[in-house]
Amino acid sequence: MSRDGRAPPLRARDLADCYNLPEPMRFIDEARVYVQAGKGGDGAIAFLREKYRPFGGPAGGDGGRGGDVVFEVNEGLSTLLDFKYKPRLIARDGEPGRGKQQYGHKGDDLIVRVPPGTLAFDEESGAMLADLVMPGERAIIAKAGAGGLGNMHFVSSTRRAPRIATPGTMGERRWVRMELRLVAEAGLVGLPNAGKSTLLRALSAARPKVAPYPFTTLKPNLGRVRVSDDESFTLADIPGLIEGAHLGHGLGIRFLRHLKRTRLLVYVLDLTGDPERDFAIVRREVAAFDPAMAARPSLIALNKLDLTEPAAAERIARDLARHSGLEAFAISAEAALGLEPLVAAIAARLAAANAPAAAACPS
Ligand SMILES: Nc1nc2c(ncn2[C@@H]2O[C@H](COP(=O)(O)OP(=O)(O)OP(=O)(O)O)[C@@H](O)[C@H]2O)c(=O)[nH]1
Ligand SMILES: [Mg+2]
Repeated sequence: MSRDGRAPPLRARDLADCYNLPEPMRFIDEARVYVQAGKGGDGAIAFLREKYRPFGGPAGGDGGRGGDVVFEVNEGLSTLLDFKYKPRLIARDGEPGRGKQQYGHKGDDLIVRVPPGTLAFDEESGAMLADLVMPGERAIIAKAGAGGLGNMHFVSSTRRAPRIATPGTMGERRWVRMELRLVAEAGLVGLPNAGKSTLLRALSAARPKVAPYPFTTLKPNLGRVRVSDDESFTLADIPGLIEGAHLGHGLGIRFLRHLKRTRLLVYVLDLTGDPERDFAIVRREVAAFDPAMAARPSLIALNKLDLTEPAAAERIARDLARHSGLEAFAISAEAALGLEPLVAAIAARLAAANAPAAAACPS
């Protein structure tokens, strides 16, 4: 117990141990991979020697280009887990050129399937190599080497039988840091147990785990919320934040990365607790992660209305709205109360925020 009588905050490591999670199951949203593109095939030195053309001249073909390492977004994937097991991504080399002016075959590209929201950085320089969002979107992460030239290119009037060919060049190779950011338009933030996952379940087909203990959610979840026949938005639910999360308490604030590109935050607060205090805590943690994120358009959802006196809930909502300057809605995620006005407000805010989306995403 700490001095104020409360239990000391749990650290991520304690939690993983509590739930007996095997190492690879823990927070796989970062990975480090080695990528190596194929070397170009060497150019060939060869001379044509046929029965009736004994000095048929230089005929060494060019080497084939190597294969690129290419990341491609696959909608079916949602983690970087595969890369923990297979961190070496090596594309094929090009084949060397051959006689009779034959080109070497190009090495096959290595197409690596990655989840939507994958960012790739060159580990050494920190430069961003790719920011992949849309299904099918591709980026070359390591560029293949070019094939060498065969000796057939080096023939001239004074050099009838060149014994020169150039080697293929090496493919790019590098260590790459991959980071997964869910691509959501709106994100739910709040203390553990506030009902974020319950709300995502109530609003979308997503089925994140819900349970009456803190830190049920250990990785971000994403759902699509239907507003009308032709309107919908994606909503992310991330692990709960606690006071001092930016210092590593609880599960920390690293999951806020997944909300980096959201255009709207929904603070989910428990009406049966102290919503004013909880809001201050969560907002402080968000600001500690990124002040720009705390300044983003936001709404408040005061949850567990079914456990509260409606009049009291209304008063809390009014007060909180006045103090925070944000719209506040009293809802029950579990009993499906007050959800429509909340969804309508989220949709309206997203529509309004549509245009400056790029400005809201500094990275
Ligand atoms: N009575 C009532 N209980 C709710 C409501 N919403 C959520 N709960 C309960 O509150 C508990 C926590 O809900 P979760 O949805 O798991 O909370 P969370 O915010 O996702 O929690 P973490 O994932 O731990 O951060 C569960 O037992 C839910 O059944 C609600 O509107 N009314
Ligand atoms: Mg949850």
